[in-house]
Amino acid sequence: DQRYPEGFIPAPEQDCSRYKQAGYWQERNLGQWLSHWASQYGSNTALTDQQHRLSYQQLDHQASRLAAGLYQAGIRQGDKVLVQLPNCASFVILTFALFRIGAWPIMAMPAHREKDIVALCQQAEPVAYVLPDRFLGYDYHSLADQARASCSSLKHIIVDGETDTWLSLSDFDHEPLPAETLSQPQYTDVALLLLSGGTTGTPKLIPRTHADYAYNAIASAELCGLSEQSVYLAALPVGHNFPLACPGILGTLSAGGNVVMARTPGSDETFPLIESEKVTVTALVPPLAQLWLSAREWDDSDLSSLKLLQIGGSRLDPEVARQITPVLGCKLQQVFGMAEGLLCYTRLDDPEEVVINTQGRPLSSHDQVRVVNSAGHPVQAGETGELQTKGPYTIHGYYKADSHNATTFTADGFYQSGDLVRMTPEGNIVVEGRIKEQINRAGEKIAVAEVEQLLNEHPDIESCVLVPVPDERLGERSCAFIITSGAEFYLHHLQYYLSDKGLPRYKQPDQLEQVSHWPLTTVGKIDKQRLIRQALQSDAQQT
Ligand code: J2J
Repeated sequence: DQRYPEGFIPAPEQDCSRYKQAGYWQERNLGQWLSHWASQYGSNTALTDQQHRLSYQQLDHQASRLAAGLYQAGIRQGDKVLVQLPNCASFVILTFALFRIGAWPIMAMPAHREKDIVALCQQAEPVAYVLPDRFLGYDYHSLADQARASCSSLKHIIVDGETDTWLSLSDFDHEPLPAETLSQPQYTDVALLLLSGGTTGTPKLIPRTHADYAYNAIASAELCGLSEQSVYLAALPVGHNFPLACPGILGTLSAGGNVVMARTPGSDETFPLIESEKVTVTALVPPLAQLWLSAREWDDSDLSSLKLLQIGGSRLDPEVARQITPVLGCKLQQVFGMAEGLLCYTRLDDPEEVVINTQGRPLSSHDQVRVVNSAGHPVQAGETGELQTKGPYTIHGYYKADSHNATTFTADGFYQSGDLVRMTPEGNIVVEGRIKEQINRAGEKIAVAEVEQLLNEHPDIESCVLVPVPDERLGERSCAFIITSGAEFYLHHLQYYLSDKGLPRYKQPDQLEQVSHWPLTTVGKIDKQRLIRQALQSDAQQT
């Protein structure tokens, strides 16, 4: 009988047995999976970045060395480690080292700044924080200082790179220790904490177990036809569920393929990499896919190795979808996923119209999906409603978030996604919109409440509303409407103020509109649709 850590809600016992019996949950933790893959694919290239080219054996060995070093430093099973690394080999080595100890990586993004980092530290109480020295012109040392000052649980700040102040990741290199010493986690234990896009002021943590995450990655790799010949380009930030495990890094390793790290997802870096590394598969969000399409007008890199482009994270315009194969010469796969679990994929042999117009269907035959109206009752076939889901790799609760969980999960254990979808007669899902208070800016999720709270704290702002505005480049941009006490405001003032509060750039408003009163709906709520129209008009007048 297993004891679960505080704040983690496991699947009900009967469901666990079903997932085990069906062979979805296998009795291996992710650290053991890597050893298994190393024994199968030993000398194949596993991982490539700007400085490294590691075989499966080397990756396995390096992960063991780092696990030993972290263990020697006192990091133990169930300890949390905040990981904020850009796409590089050390991210993968570190992640597997932590899997082996049973410590839980918290997957922060390089774009995060003080506000998220401090909130994560306070919520999860990590014992260590691993970060780069610099990335894309930003010096992370001040983030380390702030985390240290606000979080008494932090015993180690570890820099991947140059540092005079803190320890460096290379200081944790150590002779491997026997697996038994490193308190091997159970396959049903928590493996990692992913970040949720969220709808509230504080980030929510998504606990994924070894068994569910391994299944997520391995089943995705099979669905996408990955093999030893596959070369996966990690272009999106690797702490995100999509490039990490859908099938991403973990799925590619399960199939014996090669993972290639791109530091940034733009065509200037990725096209030459696709050519030189003969990349066969990668994943993008729609705005990046659009950039790649336009780059093709002047960049004639040889992309002929590319067989499959996965696109997900936000709505893909069918007109853009239609151009993928003619312009980039590869198959398109739409992915409707969520870090909370459920993954929908179009299949590689689906008819073209399905791939262009739908977001596919669930990965697993044990995924349960229902579409409900606002009263929580199933809608008629083909009608739009909220998607609720439960299954072998979908969580039953966020980590340490009891009150939020009470409103986000149904009594029978379904996750209420906040997405509005409809089901086609063939069983494919089409995402029609959402009811959650979130802005999807180029696939990056912004909790409206978080930004509004900060704006309301500004002494000259009397009230404010943040709305998503359709945007050609980003899919959606955020526009802040404010009522002030008379002061005149400019967007850059607001952005400066929010940066100072530690809000990352992507969560800061892209547009600002000052109004004197709120337009109201007939029931007296603020008319957000009208604000969105006003934002569009005002922008059109300026350009
Ligand atoms: C419309 N909205 C989508 C799509 C996600 C693969 C792909 C994406 C994510 C992801 C992921 C969408 N069309 N194709 O984790 O493994 C919106 C929905 C969803 C939310 C989840 C993966 N694909 N979305 O985007 O946790 O609103 O995961 O609920 O970041 O993104 O966001 P996130």
